[in-house]
Amino acid sequence: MSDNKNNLIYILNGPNLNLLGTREVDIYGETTLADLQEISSAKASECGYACDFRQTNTEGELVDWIQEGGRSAAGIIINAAAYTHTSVAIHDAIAAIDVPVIEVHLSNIFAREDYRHHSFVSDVSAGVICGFGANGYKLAVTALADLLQQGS
Ligand code: CA2
Repeated sequence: MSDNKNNLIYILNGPNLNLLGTREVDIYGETTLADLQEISSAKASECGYACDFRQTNTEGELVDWIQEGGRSAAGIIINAAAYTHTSVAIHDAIAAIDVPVIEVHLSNIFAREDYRHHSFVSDVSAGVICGFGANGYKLAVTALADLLQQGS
């Protein structure tokens, strides 16, 4: 399958998610970022999509990748991590693209500290999946694939 815009999804991960599986396992589980990539790619491939899976600790790089996804991908899944709760720049980047975006979080952000209850990503996303751990990435891929099928 070729990696054209029609069958490529971006999965973008924000700061500190590279540490998954090494600490805070009580909150985020033992799954590593590499595991998440494998799980997501397998599900994407089942749904007929290729998956470009990335992580960065830098806000501006996430903004660049969202813009790039808007040009090169059929849709985007994003776990903006802590930038979810702080970044107007990420909000604006998502608002400026025409492909669907799904927000995902490993933990249930609404069952945690008050400062995690607001997301700058949610209102510019097609939907939000949180609290299901690594399975949330699979759910997000399925939801995005369904959304893309409906739209085509
Ligand atoms: O639940 C999620 O997926 C979060 O996006 C994770 C972010 C957090 O700031 C959000 O509120 C919810 C934190 C990612 C940091 O991940 C770590 C993993 C292991 C050790 C330390 C941090």
